[in-house]
Amino acid sequence: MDSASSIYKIIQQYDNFVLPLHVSPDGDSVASTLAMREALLSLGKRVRVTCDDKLGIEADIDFILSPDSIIQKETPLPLDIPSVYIFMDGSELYRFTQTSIDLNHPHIQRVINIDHHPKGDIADFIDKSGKGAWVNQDGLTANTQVLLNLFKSWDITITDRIAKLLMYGIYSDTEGLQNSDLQTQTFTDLATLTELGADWHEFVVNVTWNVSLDTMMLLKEYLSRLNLDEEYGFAWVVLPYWILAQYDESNIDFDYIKHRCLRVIKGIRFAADIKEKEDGRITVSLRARTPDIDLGELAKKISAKGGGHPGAAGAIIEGMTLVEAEDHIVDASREYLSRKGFVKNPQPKYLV
Ligand SMILES: [Mn+2]
Repeated sequence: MDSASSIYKIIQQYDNFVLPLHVSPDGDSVASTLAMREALLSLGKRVRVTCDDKLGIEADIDFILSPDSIIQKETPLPLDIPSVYIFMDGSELYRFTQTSIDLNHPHIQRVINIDHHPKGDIADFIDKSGKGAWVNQDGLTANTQVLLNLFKSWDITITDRIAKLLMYGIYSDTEGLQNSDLQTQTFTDLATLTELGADWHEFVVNVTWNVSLDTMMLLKEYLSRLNLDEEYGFAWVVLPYWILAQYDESNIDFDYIKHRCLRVIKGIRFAADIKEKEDGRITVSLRARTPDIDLGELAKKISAKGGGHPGAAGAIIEGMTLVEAEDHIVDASREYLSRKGFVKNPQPKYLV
């Protein structure tokens, strides 16, 4: 049985479903989750959407469907009633819950992983335990494209609302078709979703041309802390927690800052956004300007809790001060770029 059929069989057999967003949920995570929720509701299932983290503007899709009323925020995996857990848009368990959870828990009836990243520990657990099914189409640009394939094979009616959600995942993960992970399939799926009632320009107006004043104020802090390594060609900003603490992070569009302001700097290959969290952990978010690097590889070098795509990756650093983390990230970046031969001579073709 193929994985789409295995997942559908589980869905048919059970009544209660929990859909956890991944931490720092982005548009693809929220869109995938709300689309899957709609599909499960259409099959008469009971569905809860949880989020073990704050929900930021990156995930704001109020203009499609009011997620505030649907998502239980800052909720660890609720093990109160027996349910099937569907993990989407992430392949590692630590991406979904900040408390340690044993997937063998009796109230986790089955485990499903639907993702477009390389296979991780959730799929490994499923393989070992036989307690579920997974599909991992890591060639696709957005997880919502995996869902489009699944919904088609399950004969789910793709309403215009589901189509909008699926398109939003693509919009979010491609940053409005501006990143380097675009494939023929991205455009084919967009054509399909347009035919089903989704409108690309709605996302342009509601996502890209929609930056909060708080974001602009925080951008001043970013720009006053901007560092540029002109020899190796990368930029970075370190933001201590005391600055972020002055802002309501749910009102900040970090994507706008990272994608439209930091990584667009002439002469760089990528930009790193280094932030200190309230609990002392440090997050680093890497965004590429040029398509000749693999930031997922760099993120793994930065931390064991690191990974991602060539054009967009991230890592969590624990047990270092902010200054130590900055040194470590800058050293790792120089080492990576130098190993790839991206310094001075020969003049790289993307740097002009
Ligand atoms: Mn995604």
